[in-house]
This record gives sequence, structure tokens and C-alpha cells, in this order.
Amino acid sequence: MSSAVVAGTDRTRFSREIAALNMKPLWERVMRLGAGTAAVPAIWRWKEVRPLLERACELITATEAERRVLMLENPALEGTTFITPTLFAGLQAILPNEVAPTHRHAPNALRFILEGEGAYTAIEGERVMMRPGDFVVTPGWTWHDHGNVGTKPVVWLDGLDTAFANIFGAHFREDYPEETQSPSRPEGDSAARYGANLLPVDRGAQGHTSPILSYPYERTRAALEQLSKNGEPHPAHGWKLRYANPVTGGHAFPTMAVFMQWLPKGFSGREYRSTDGTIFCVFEGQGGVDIGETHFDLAPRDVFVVPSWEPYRFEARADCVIFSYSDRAAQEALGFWRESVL
Ligand code: GTQ
Ligand code: FE2
Repeated sequence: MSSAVVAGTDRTRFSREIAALNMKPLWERVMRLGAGTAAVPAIWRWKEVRPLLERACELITATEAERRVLMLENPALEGTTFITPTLFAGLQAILPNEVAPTHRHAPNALRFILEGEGAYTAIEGERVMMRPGDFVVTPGWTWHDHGNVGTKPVVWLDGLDTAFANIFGAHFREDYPEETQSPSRPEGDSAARYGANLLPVDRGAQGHTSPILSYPYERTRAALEQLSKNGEPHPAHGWKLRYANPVTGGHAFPTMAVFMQWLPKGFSGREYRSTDGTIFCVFEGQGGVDIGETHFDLAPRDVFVVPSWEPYRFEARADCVIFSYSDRAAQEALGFWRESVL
């Protein structure tokens, strides 16, 4: 018997012996050590999802469901409820006269409004009306409820950083004693204090998350359209801006970076990858995206996920406006974030 075989047998016996004491030899580990995650590219097409939201509306009330949400779970992360290892995505629908009751939780949330007018979210006593294309902020641990005072269903994309709270063992949540909060601050208060390129002179917001509760679509779109007339687009991103916390100049959330980009008709992007796993939502236009070996045709309100470090590239058949959020803010804060234009 060669000494290598003897060593092999000895090592196997050793591994078995230490396993009983909850130890494993590092030289035998088989886990992934390269960039990227287990998540795979996936798309949720509005054409298919919209009728299912309608059926959910017939099956359960918003109050009974607490939130009438269809979770977008990554097929490679079954059982987690997450779309990437760090982020949650869901599609929420609320019918006229419905209320989604008040609660609060450690995770931060964003809303990107897809369809309908007349719904509001109330955050710490301030009502914020939601319109298609708006990006609305719910900072962690703030009381929030939603309602629809309009005449049609309203649908939005929810993005939450739930997995961070879970990992740290810091996921707290609680219900408010009443279904809805009584308004304690006038509508438009946070927009006036923080949303006009002005800030309170004295001590204002101190939180980790943007005090601007709503970033209206009209202004975001106008900025991008103006940019698209000036100079050349980025080879991979077209014209892309990030939503900022006006107090810090940083990302809107401590964990999630949030973006909107404009791809001009005929745009054929360079391949790009970065370590942040990203959820995209097409708001306007038609086109396509290649993610690794996968191709998705894109239409308005389609949601798709580009996992960490997967190369992807865009094509636009019409002017496209595309919303996205990712865990880039957390990665930058912790020194992990990397990108490359391929
Ligand atoms: O609207 O408060 O999709 O707390 C998941 C958790 C939405 C919400 C979700 C939530 C909410
Ligand atoms: Fe919530």
C-alpha cells in the first residue's frame, strides 16, 4: 500500500472523528469561494402576473392578508422567499376602499408604483400619495399602513432588505394597536423639508434612511430625458442616476441602492457585471436583456433579477426607462463592492 493511500484512509478517519465534535477540515471544504451567488436570472412578466394579482384580489382582502403580496422568489433560493440572497421582492395590490393595516419592522422597504392612482402609504403619521413611476421610501422601524381612496386597483413592486435583519438576528416587527394611523403631519411635509434641494437649518433627520418619502416619477423622468439629449450614454447603462439621501448624499437606504436609467431607442449595451444582485423593473419601452446565457424580451412592468457577478447587457427597441434596486449600498459601506465593464 502506498503512503498516499494510507494518508487518505487516515484523513478520512480523522474527518469522521472530528465531525462528531462539530469540526471539519478546511482542506476538504466544497463551498463556493468565487464571486457570485446561488441565485439565477429570472423574469416575472406583467402579462402573466397582472391576471394573477386580479385573482388574488378575489381570494383575499388586503386586511385579511395584512399585505396582498405575491412574493417573487428566486427559483434557486426556494424556501427563502427572497429574490437574491439579500433582498426581497413582491408585487402588492390594493383595491378601492381597502386598508393594509399599520405595522412596523426592522427591514427597510421601497415601493415602485406600477399601476393605478389614488393609493397612499402613511409613514409615521404622514400620508404620501403614490403615482405610477414614483419611488416611495419606508424607513426601517417606522409605522406604516396603506390605503386606496381611488376607484381602481393599485399595484406596486415592494423591495425590502429583509435578509440583512435576519442574518443579524435583528428582525423585529410589531402591529399598531389600530388599523390605521391618524394623520399627525400634513401631506407634503417631508417633501417640503427635504425634497426641494433645501434642508432644515437646525437638526433635521438623523436616520440611516432618506427622509424624502417620495421621489416623484415626473422629475426623475424629466432629468433622464434631458440628460439623454446631452452627450453620449454610458456604454453599458445608458443614462443612469441613483436616488440620493439628501442629508448624506449617499444611497437612499443603508443597504439598498436605488436607480433609474434611460436607454435610447436602438441602444445596444456593452456587457457589464458587478457584485450587487439587482432587481430591475421596466417602466417604459421595449427591448431585451442577455444575462449570461439567458435572454429575456422586456415589456413595461416586467420584473427581472440579475444575480451578483452575472454578466448582462441591454438592448432597447424603443426609448426605455428602467427602475432598479440592489444591495450595492451595503456592499459599498462594507468595502465589498466591485464592478467591471466587459
Ligand atoms: O407593505 O408593509 O411586500 O411589510 C412585505 C412586507 C410589503 C408592506 C411586503 C411588508 C410590506
Ligand atoms: Fe411593512
